[in-house]
Amino acid sequence: MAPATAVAQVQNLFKSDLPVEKDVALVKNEYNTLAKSFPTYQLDDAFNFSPIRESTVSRAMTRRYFADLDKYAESDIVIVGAGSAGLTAAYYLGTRRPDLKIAIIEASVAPGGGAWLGGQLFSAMVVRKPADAFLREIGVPYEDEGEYVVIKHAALFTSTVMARALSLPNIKLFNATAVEDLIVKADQDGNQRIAGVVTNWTLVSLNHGLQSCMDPNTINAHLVLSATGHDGPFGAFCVKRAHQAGLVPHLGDMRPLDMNRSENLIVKGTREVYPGLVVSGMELSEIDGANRMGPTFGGMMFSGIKAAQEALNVFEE
Ligand code: 48N
Repeated sequence: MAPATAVAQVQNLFKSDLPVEKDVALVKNEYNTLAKSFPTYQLDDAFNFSPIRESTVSRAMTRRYFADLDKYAESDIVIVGAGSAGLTAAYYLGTRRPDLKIAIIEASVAPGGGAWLGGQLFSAMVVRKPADAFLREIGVPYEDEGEYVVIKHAALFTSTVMARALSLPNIKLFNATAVEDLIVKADQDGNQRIAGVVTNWTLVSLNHGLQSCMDPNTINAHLVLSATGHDGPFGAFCVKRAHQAGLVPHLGDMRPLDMNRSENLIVKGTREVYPGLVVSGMELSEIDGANRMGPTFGGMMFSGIKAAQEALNVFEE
């Protein structure tokens, strides 16, 4: 039996949060049959890993990394930011358009942005309906509380949507890598559009003041989908850079919290803010001056999906 199926079976056996020993007593026979399907790991004194040479490990990593850099140097879509909006957009694009090459650029070593915890470092994640439909699509269990659902740990959502997206063959995540500028190009009519991103190792981007000329790398793309959030050292990066370069007229500055208004505003306002630049998630609040919503994440998921739909509209033009 495939391990994933076995895990699902165990989850199914332990339906409630009752103490495991009580469940096992209740379902001992069934569980024993199931337990026989798990592989055995004989980790006694006779155990040894297969031998390997250090350079083999280095080549296994570097060969693939640099092949990916070469492959994604020309991407169809670049997603900037792997938080809840960016990862949802990546999953949606990757599953609906498996023919597109999608690069995700994430400044942190750990993707996920603000969605590893629900709010004020509490574990549970609240998602207002109808965004529970997306949780069912990607297979995240939740408790149904009527108007909203609760995921027992935000990391369960983030790790699941990340795993689903990163397992797709047309998606590559470049984490610990920052977008530190945008690429602009004039089309045949002389109209400018965003046509890719300028990148560097995040640690380099954060330390340009220490060395001169730590020049960047580039990725050309037909479209950039930015979901860089409103927090952290690079929050709202692309809209701030576009405003600084005179590409967008003004920044609105995120407004105080209004949960009911903000999630609808963020989803409905998700759009192409400049030719070739679609903005999603909390970064949008920085351009539109939308209210923040606080610790509820359905708006991020649906803004990510809306951004992917907007990107596909542009892409199919
Ligand atoms: O999680 P975030 O910050 O952004 P979103 O929009 O996906 O989700 C926002 C959400 O977590 C909230 O803020 C909740 C709903 N709270 C609202 C409120 O009222 O407080 O993810 C953005 C990601 C992060 O992982 C950053 O590291 C990354 O984008 N990032 C970048 N990656 C590469 N290059 C950059 N220039 C860059 N800037 C940010």
